[in-house]
Amino acid sequence: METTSTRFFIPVLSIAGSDPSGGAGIQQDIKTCEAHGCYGMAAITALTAQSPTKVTSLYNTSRFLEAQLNALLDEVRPGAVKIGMVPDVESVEIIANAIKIYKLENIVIDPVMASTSGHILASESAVSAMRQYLFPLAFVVTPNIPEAEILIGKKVQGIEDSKYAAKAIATTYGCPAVLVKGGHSKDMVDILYLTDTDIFHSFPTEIIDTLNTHGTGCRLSTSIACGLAKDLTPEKAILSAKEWLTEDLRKNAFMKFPPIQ
Ligand code: PXL
Repeated sequence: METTSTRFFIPVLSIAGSDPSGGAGIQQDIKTCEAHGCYGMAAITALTAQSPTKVTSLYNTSRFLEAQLNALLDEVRPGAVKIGMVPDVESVEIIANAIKIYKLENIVIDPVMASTSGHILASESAVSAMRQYLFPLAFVVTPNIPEAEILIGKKVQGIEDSKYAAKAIATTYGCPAVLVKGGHSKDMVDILYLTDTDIFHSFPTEIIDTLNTHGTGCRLSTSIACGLAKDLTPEKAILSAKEWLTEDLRKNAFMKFPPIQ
């Protein structure tokens, strides 16, 4: 006779925008969770209308965010939470409240400000509310260089500037770990600053000639969240996320959609 034994999912929640093209946002986050053997869940902050190459419009769904979070979190405790596109101040407040009420842990914030194609995805007031109310609740924050420049109000050029930015963001907002991603620089090095040890870690990034860079920030932050949900340390979660992403980008470098007939 066959016996069945109960096993638990490791649920990982993405609070982010929808990207119908599947390259970024919650669609990509759920795929990333599944690739890591975690159970992907999503609460949607905004709808975007976009193709693989450009965003054409946004529809803010913040009025429905609290209901999504309450319905889910009343019954499920995620092992980690990734926060991506947060379009307005109201959504920031709802997310910050949910983190406190439900005592959510392993919060990874990807401070999304604009799409790769340059479309603004979060208002200036949302970004400033995010810094004030969400960053202090984060475990890991993952700005790219243009985002880090906005966060510290200074140019970031080279590894020493990335170190300065990572530490400045961590100390200003009380974040345990800040990863400044170097993909937009010539050095291609990601810098992690860890507050408890006051130590920097460098993660070299391999340059991959690929057609598919849309959504790499979403994938990296969600992959880090999956690592934290599996009890990895931030350094190990980041290392394993970077290895996974590099390999996946390499494997699918020249994949593209078939042409429309
Ligand atoms: O890659 C940033 C990003 C995040 N979230 C959503 C997006 C994008 C970029 O287009 O659409 C929903």
